[in-house]
Amino acid sequence: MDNVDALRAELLAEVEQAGTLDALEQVRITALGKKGRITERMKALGGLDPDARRAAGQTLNAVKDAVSEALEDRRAALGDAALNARLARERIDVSLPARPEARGRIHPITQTIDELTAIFCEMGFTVAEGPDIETDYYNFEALNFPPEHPARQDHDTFYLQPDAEGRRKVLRTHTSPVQVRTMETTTPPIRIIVPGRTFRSDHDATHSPMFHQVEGLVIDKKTHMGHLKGCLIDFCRAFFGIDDLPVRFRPSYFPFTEPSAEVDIGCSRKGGGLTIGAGDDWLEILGSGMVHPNVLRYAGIDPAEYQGFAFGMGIERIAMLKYGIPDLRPFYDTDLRWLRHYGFVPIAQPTVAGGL
Ligand code: 2NL
Repeated sequence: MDNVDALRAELLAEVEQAGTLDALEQVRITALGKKGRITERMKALGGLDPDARRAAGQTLNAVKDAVSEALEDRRAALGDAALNARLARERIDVSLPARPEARGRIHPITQTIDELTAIFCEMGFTVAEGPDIETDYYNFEALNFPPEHPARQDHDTFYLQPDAEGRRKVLRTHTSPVQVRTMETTTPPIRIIVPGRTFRSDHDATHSPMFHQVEGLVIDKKTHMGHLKGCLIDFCRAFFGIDDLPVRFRPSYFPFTEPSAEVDIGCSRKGGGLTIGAGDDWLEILGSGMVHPNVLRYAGIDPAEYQGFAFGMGIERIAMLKYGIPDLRPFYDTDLRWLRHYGFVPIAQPTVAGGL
């Protein structure tokens, strides 16, 4: 029986030394497989006489049970170790961002257009667009600028080369031509905003030859100055995020509106800086007015049946005021450092409900 005890000790030691599930399986096969060391001994019992066979069989069974149990324990231990190693290897840090932060940024002009669009769409406006190159008719004549009127020079218009008939197209000086085109093709009610590029031959610290405007147009049967005021007061307060922002309407003149009003918002210039909100000062923010009857007539709308209001503002200007951008020129420099500083993270889409 000595060699059975030695076998037992040897097999148990092999089980303990098996470092992997595969190695453990090899140990099992050498011990308990068809030609395993315990199996062979079991087979040899047949050659013994009955008493010796019973005694040797019991001993051998005890060894077999002990080795089987040790194999089970070792298999469980190796399985746990393998699982723990895998868990450690595949551990994820759930506090990391869902995806790496995008490196691109939304330009402040795009962001501001998105914000304006969110506000006016909430009020029932839709967005209209049109060509940058326009005819004199859509840019000036249909907007009640008389021929040779000095306002045409005031606009510092870029003229293209004349065509075969001597007609010179222009780079639009405002987005109003899109409103004229919309009035021509749409039966009122009309509620549109028109953001887009505009061009004037003017270049200094506060003017760029290409800049952006948004204009708005509302036409219906009973539209009046009260609607203009309510709409623009709501807009200014939503855009600057100040519920009680003071807004004032100051008489003005545009060829395409009558009466016309410029819109100022309250601000304070104490201490050299500029703070938008209640204060003792005013800041001009947009121009507006009731659409001139001539403009309606030009576009084929009967001023006896319909009337409306329109407004316009410079996007760079309101972006600079809202976001404290001090200089106009870097807007067009494609300087990544400027864009990273003043740009916006792409996934934060502006909505009125979610905050602008
Ligand atoms: C400003 C002033 C304004 C309009 C634009 C407009 C367009 C049509 C008819 C009547 Cl089709 N008006 N647009 C009206 C008033 C003011 O813009 O300061 N823009 C930067």
